[in-house]
Amino acid sequence: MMTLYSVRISPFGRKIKVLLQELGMEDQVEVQPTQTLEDPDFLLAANPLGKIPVLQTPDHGDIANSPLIARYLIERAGPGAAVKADWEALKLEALCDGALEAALNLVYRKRFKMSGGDAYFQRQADKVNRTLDRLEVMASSFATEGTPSLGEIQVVVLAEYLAFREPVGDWRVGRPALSGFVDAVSGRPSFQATQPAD
Ligand SMILES: N[C@@H](CCC(=O)N[C@@H](CS)C(=O)NCC(=O)O)C(=O)O
Repeated sequence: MMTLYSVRISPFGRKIKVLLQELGMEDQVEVQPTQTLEDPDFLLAANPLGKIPVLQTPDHGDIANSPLIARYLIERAGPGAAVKADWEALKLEALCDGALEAALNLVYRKRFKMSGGDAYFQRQADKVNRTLDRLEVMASSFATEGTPSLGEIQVVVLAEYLAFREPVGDWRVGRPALSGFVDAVSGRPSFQATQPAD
């Protein structure tokens, strides 16, 4: 049994939880709820960056950073892995992850009551909005049936995180194709079981 350090609200942790379900590997991993702001010793020992998710593995020790964890799990699932992680999927995953990092900066701005830095935070919001606009253009190429790719998983995770935390307002406005894609796939059991919550 492997251990995943994560917490329900984490969009990067959610990527891994959705992936585990889509790969049919959820019974190989137990989740240890991990509050990063408490800097627990076990987390800092596994990842000096103090970030989640981290996966404890039998053969490669502690793997931090969700794209690496995803790669590890897909490799472990073997050549017939249900979730596609080709270059297009990896590029899409990286784009959504970047938008999530910008969104998190906006969320932390509020949480830590930061004052000033308006220009910096405007840039973070711009990154999120430009990504959403790009996803709107790309959405017609996303698959609405069958197992989503790693990138498509992270499109849904991004959209639902933005809907939950609202760092940039309503992501759906002016983005009908992206909304249609998210509506078509977000009912999958893997997404339903991992809805963001505090
Ligand atoms: N690139 C990392 C980002 C991980 C990340 O930023 N996680 C957030 C939670 S969603 C975190 O641990 N934040 C606590 C901190 O930055 O101290 C990944 O993909 O795993």
